[in-house]
Amino acid sequence: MRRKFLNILPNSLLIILGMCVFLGPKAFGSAQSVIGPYQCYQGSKGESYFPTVSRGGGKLRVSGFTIEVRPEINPEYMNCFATVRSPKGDVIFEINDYGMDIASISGNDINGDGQPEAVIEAFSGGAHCCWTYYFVSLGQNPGLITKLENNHLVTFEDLNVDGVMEFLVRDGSFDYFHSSFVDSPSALLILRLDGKEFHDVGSEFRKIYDESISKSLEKLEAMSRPLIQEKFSLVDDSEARRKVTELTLEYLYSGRPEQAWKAFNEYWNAKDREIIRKEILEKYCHGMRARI
Ligand SMILES: [Ca+2]
Ligand SMILES: [Ca+2]
Repeated sequence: MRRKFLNILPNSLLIILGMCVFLGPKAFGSAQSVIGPYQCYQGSKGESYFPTVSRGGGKLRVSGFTIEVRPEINPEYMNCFATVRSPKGDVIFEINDYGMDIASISGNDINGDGQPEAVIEAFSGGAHCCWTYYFVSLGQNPGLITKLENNHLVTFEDLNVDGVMEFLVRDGSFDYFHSSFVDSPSALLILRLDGKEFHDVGSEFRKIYDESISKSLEKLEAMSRPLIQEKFSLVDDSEARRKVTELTLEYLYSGRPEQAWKAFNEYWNAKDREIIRKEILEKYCHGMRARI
């Protein structure tokens, strides 16, 4: 299935592609889960939190296929397995990691080929990282289609109610961007899976970004521009720095690079402007968008 976003490349996107080409050849490339019936996780072994042990597990049947997550029976390791079996019982996909979840959208057609997929969410463990989503076809040619790795959870939603799922991903490339983890600027990437390929479709959903842009502008105006420009630098006023970065990213990820750099130039101190602009571009072009 080819969709309209493959046929139309607006001027703003061509400018973005140009920016990323300039930076180098590699340019092109949530919410916490609630423990449910289809999840394997690390739980407490006794009354205290440590030591932990793999717990949970469950099976889901879709079109004759069986998707299962289960704890590994091994006292040496804390681990979970996910296995997808064909109607004949053959293993068509298997993976293990610290935690496993069968995403609730499993059984839907996720990639537009008219056949259902299983979506397995694997968690590596650790305070801030990492999740991998495995997309497994349950159709005529069953098996792994592709995977998506990121530092944050992915939310699945049919944003424009056209029957095709969009993926809302916080691009982990901007984690710790001149900040602590909790103060990292948020960069929303909206993706769609077409066959085996992910596409950045943020420019189709500008209204979603516009809500964040209004809030960012409101906050920045409330901070008073002379104050921002006076205080801005790499070493102080982290809140203002994060807000300007987010405003720039909201325009950039929604396919409006001219407005992104106009806003950036307007708010960011001239002293650091060129350095930070290059850093933003580097992460935007060589971050998650380059890995999809
Ligand atoms: Ca499909
Ligand atoms: Ca949709």
